[in-house]
Amino acid sequence: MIEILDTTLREGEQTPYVNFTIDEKLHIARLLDQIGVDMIEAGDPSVSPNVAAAIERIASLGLQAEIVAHSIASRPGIDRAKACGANRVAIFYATSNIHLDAKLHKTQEQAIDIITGHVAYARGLGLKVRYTPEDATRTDFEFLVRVCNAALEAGADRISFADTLGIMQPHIFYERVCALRERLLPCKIDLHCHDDYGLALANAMAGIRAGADCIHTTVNGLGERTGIPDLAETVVAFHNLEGVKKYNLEPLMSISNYLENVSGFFMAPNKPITGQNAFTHKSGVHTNGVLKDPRTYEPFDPSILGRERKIVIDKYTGKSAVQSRLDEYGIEVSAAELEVIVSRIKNIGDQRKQLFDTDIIEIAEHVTGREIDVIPHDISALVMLEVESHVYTSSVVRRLRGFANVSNVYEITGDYDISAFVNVENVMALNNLIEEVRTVQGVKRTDTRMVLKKYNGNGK
Ligand code: HCA
Ligand code: CU
Repeated sequence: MIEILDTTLREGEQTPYVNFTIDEKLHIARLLDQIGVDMIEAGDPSVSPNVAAAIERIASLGLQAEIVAHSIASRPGIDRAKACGANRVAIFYATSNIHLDAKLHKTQEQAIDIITGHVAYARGLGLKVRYTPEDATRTDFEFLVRVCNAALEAGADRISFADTLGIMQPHIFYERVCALRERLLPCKIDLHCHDDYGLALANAMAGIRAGADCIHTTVNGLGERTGIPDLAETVVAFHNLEGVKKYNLEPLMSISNYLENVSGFFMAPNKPITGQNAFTHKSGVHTNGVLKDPRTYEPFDPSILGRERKIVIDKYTGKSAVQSRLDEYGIEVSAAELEVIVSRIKNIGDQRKQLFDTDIIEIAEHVTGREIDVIPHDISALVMLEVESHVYTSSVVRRLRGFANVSNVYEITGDYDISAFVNVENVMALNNLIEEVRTVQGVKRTDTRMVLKKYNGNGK
């Protein structure tokens, strides 16, 4: 059975421009524990007093997960890990020639002494010890085996096989992990795979197949540079493809959304599992299939994540999808009317990036000549913005006009300087959009009014 160590709070906080408050870290740790990750790497207490305080608070929560503190090979660092109340210290010390020569200025023999000395010191304090040979995948293999076994003899019980630069490929990584498993003294093997070529999760899965025990993840794949495997992708891939049912899938979406909000680091819509488009279908062929049986184009049922499938209506759409959208609103149209509605949708779709339910209802009203009294499920909102006094309002307007979901922008008088009309799919998307608007330089505060019902005036 695999194990997961989540390191959102350590590796994840090494993401460029991302920092968490202590309260945010506590919330993240609790959600991770609900998911059931086996270990939480809560930080390196030597980074700052605030990081140390966060680890201490997390360690005192009494969570199921083992709490790991990361540390360089230094006695004061290990002392701090102990003082935080962590169950385990993860000591990292690089082993590749480039790191030993250029960064650490140590020989291989000196490195072994330093590593074993610090592992033994941590054991002496009563801590469990993981040893990480940083840059392990570029380390001479014979030396790697020697140094890991020395660390295990000194008292470590876990080795983290770190692909620090993300240079592995699944078939090579598989071979390496097999060899490592064979040559190491009894221990658990963690896999810490960076995603520089987009292969992190594939490598980690290959490594598990080869006999490793544990995968390191972060929420939303955060981390140095391009990060490490995403927690949700890892959990769901193992759940669906490998039959690993030990984790609770339910909080995966909320922890991902929470991380987007507190990190200001937004996911691409096409991100697997948690991305906005992961269960959204567009072309006529696909939507027709999905409406008949979702298994035609869905690798798994989105409801296992508490998500819903979505069908986009635009120029690619066929009759069946439009019919089903109208059905959702209880709007009845004849076969001839449906033809006209679809052709109007195709025309508009040629000119616009996105059609909303409001548009579809409006088209149906025109075509049928009947007034349709329904409230669209998707959301329109007015976002009012106050601009910092030293910033040109026009510069903020320019940025806002670049947002795909902003349809109109007005400079206005009164308490606010700008009002923007936005269309989004749901409340979550509105929330994300507002957070994004708030990051625009010069935006002092925002105030958002959701539209409940929209009427067209008589003016042109
Ligand atoms: C780093 C260290 C590390 C350590 C991984 C681990 C890596 O370079 O910041 O302790 O398992 O990628 O080598 O994150
Ligand atoms: Cu790393």
